[in-house]
Amino acid sequence: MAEHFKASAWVQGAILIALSQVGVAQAAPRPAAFKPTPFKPTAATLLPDAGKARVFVLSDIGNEPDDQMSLVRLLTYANDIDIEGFGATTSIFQREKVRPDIAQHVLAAYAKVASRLREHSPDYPKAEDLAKRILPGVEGYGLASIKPDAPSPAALALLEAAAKPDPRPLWVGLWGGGNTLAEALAHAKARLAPEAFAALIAKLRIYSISDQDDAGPFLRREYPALFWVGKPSGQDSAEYASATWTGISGDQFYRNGEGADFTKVSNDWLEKNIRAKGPLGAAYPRYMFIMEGDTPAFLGLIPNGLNTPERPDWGGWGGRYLLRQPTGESRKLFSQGGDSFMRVTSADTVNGHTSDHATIWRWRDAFQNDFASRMDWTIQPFAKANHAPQPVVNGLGTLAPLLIKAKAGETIQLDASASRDPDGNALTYRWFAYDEAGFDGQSPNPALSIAAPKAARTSVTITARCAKSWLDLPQLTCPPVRTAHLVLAVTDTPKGQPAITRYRRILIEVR
Ligand SMILES: [Ca+2]
Ligand SMILES: [Ca+2]
Repeated sequence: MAEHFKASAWVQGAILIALSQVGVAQAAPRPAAFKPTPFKPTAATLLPDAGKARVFVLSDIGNEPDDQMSLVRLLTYANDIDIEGFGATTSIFQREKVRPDIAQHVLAAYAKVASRLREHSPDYPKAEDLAKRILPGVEGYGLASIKPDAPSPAALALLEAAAKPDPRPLWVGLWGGGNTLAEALAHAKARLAPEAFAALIAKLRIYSISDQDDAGPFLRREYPALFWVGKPSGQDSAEYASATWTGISGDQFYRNGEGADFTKVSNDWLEKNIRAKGPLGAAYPRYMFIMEGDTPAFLGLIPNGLNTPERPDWGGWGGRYLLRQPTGESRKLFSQGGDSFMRVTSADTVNGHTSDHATIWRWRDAFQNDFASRMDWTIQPFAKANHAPQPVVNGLGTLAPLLIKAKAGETIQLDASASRDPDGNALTYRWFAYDEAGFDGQSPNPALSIAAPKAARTSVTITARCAKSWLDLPQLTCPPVRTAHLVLAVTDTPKGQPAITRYRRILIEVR
């Protein structure tokens, strides 16, 4: 058998050499009848669009400048994310007091630019409506300070927001300690029937910026069904450097951003592109340690075609997480780590650098440009600012993910040439496989070969249902169905303004 294989390989080689020699000698013209295979976009279906996310922020605003910075950014997305409430809380860094007044100060700046923002999108809410939603949380540190029988205004407002007859989940961003959430849930549990309380828990989605008081571990243990994204930690900052969220901008402070470009998160860049822009820019302070450590709690909620909030394992601007049970935890949560043997972990490999932080900093250029363009919206009329391109793939618009079913070995055709830009900007295209998206700990995702990664139209061949593992071991099996995540990034090319990128995520279900 081996001899036969060698012989046939040799024969094939000889034929190839002979053919190439013929080619060199004659440069034979193509037969007149030759026609390229016509480009026919492959049938795709739209996955459900989650619509706008609802968010309730619990922030230890006042402890250092960065919560205030994050609030400025959040307000520039108040048309794309429904801000249900902003509770001012404590944390390990600010134990005794809460500072809703600082949030009101930022909102006063928003009030000055809201009508300008509405020239770019009519969905920006009135400042008066937002002002009513800025409320004090628990005024004391940790679980010892909560009063379930006399909850703080922020705890009650959070429960009201969750109880609205709205089918969408309520995202709770823990930018500081979690004790106001613990207070709210203890209050509700004592008053609701078990089914109603279970429905409340099912409505919540927590994204926690590490554990900044003792409430996080308690909440995860006490409410095992509570949807949780984040890396459990001690209560102080000793373990922050390993947490995904530091990929937002922590490169120099935490010394963990190898491979990341720091330019667009430096105070110099922020001075010019954010702080210099009008009243809202003036409310954006210079950072003390890092830029906007809490922003990842909502960055993945921005509807950009890449983010899929319900699937932290798919990755997006807010980072990528793996559903697993970290050491010392009583249940699974969307967290970091994973199987290093299989190399199916929460880390992304970007430009040869593998880290959890890369799952955020890989998008840095795009999300910083996006913010800079939003700041232009606060001071410029529509004609003088940039707006996002609108990708269209195989005739399907909107930002919802696409699903294509295919077999290993098959080639699919993708056409984004109908994509548009509201400013008439020319567009550039980039198709890439997000190899780590959707890792479930079993095996690598399918392998793709993209024929024209920078063209509006490309064909993509599924070269294997499971990509080759780094270890070629016979016991590694390939499940019968695997899903590849192909991403199209469409970027506009405005003159003298930050370019904006929007995406389409294309799931290719391979059998
Ligand atoms: Ca904070
Ligand atoms: Ca544009």
